[in-house]
Order: sequence, then C-alpha cells, then structure tokens
Amino acid sequence: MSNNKGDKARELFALFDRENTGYITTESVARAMRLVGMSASPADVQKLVPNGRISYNQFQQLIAEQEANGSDEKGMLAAFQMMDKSGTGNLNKTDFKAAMTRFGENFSDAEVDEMFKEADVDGDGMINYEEFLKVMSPNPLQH
Ligand SMILES: [Ca+2]
Repeated sequence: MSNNKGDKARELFALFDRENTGYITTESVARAMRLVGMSASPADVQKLVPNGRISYNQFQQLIAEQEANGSDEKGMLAAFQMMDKSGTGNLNKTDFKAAMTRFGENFSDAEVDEMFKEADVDGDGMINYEEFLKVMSPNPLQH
C-alpha cells in the first residue's frame, strides 16, 4: 500500500472528471482503466458501477483492486508501447490521438490537445515514457 496508487487514481479521475462533478461515468472508468493498461471490460465495470457513475473513493478502490490483480507499472509500459506505434519511445500528437481513438475515445481535438499539453512536461512536442509516467503519477521518480 503506497500513496502513489491513490495519487495515480486521483490524476486519472481528474482527467475524466473534466467538470469537477466529483463523479465520473461508467464509460469513463472503463476508458481510464484501459489508459493505464488495465483489462477491465466495460461489462466488468458496469457490474462494479451499477448506477452509471462512480465517486472518487469508489474509483480509487477499484484501481487499487485492479492493481492488486497484477497491473501497475507493467501495465503502464504496455499501454505506452501500444501508443508508441513508431517505437521511438516518444509519442507525438498523432500517436496520442490515434491511441485515444483506438481506446474508443470520443475526445474532441481540444480535449486531446489539452491532455497532450499537460503530459508534455518539457514542451518538446513529444511525450516520452517518463512524461507519461509523470502524468499517471504525481510523485515522479527521482532523478
Ligand atoms: Ca516531452
């Protein structure tokens, strides 16, 4: 049990709770989990979130349970590699957007731009794995 898991859940939650309602929809939960390489199907999530939305506390619990099942950094790396089609270790915006689309996202261009900008910490127009991890974990690895 570490605080990192809670923080990662919070980051993910914030990513999908764009309007700060304190809840995200079942659909967003499924997306969030796929984004970190977790394997819950929408049907699985539906079972866990029967009323169609989930609070942060419930979401955090869900993420913790999934991670206990063996995802975590391995899942993140897998997700990153899946997004990094060119295999360069950098995601450009095209890769990033294509990944979102493949995950079944319906983000607008503006939303994708915003997420990309948040992720691109050094502003070089690419997201490397380190930046990707930082987005997912607000307590970045020390250099
Ligand atoms: Ca960058």
